[in-house]
Amino acid sequence: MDKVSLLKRWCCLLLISSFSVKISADFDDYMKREHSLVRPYQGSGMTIPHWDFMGSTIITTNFIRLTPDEQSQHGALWNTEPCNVRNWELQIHFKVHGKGRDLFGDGLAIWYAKDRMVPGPVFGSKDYFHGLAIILDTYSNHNGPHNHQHPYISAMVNNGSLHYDHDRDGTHTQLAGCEAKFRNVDHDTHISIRYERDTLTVSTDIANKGAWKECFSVSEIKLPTGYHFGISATTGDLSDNHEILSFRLFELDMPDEKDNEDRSKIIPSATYFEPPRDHVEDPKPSSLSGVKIFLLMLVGAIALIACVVIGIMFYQKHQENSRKRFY
Ligand SMILES: [Ca+2]
Repeated sequence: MDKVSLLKRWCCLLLISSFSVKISADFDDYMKREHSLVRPYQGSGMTIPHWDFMGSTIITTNFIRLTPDEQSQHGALWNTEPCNVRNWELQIHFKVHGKGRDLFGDGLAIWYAKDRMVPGPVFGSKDYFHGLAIILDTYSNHNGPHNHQHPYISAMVNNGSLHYDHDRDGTHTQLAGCEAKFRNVDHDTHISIRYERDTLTVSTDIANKGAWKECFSVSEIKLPTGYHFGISATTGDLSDNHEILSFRLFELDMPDEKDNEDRSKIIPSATYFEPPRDHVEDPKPSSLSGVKIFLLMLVGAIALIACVVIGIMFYQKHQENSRKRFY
């Protein structure tokens, strides 16, 4: 090989290597490692760098299982680092599967919340939370007529004042939702949660097409920086394996956005809520006491007043008639 062609080859190699370094460096900048979880999960011993886990959660080489396919289990995984990224996209590779063909549950919730590692009734985590919950509900608790099937994905934003109502499958507090058949499938299932310029967009890749399909998008959602990412799952009378294969957080580059705004003090809020769905009231003995007794007393009082008024009118008419007869 002559000197010129050797030089050409060297230049070419140098160019290729610097280009690939550039690509991988950009990718690393894009994915926030401190908020992500990819294989191999474990650090030294039983710890996972940047993550805490609790309840029935177990870590294997290939996946993290939040609950096994057994009754009354709950597990959670929480990021230890508060998130100071303003615009982000979270991509989770998950798997929900179990023996049940028709009966299974309960589901899982993906969190961007103020309090972490607090067990509770909302798919393994605390109710009256501050922040965002994306709920993957596999079991329909709803007694009334449903206008959607399960599994169902929905979003809830809470400032600490709202209760997640399992009896209504959270329909009274949900911002939006979509049906998603992600359970017991042979292929990979992914969910993407994108929070960009106060718009929340949830998409799924569950049809083995390698492409995102939008589930819903809601604008004017305010979330502060400094909250924690997490994921939790529960089983009750019914069960499923709830597993996570990867959790990747990407920072979205917004070159035109002013960076000086302090978003750490924002109270979570959403401008638009989905109108509550039709439902039939469940018979609840507790609700009889207050309101119903008051209404019964009110009806009784009105009936009594009506009787008295009619009685007086009847009496006056009678008197009038007797006077007429008298004269
Ligand atoms: Ca449910």
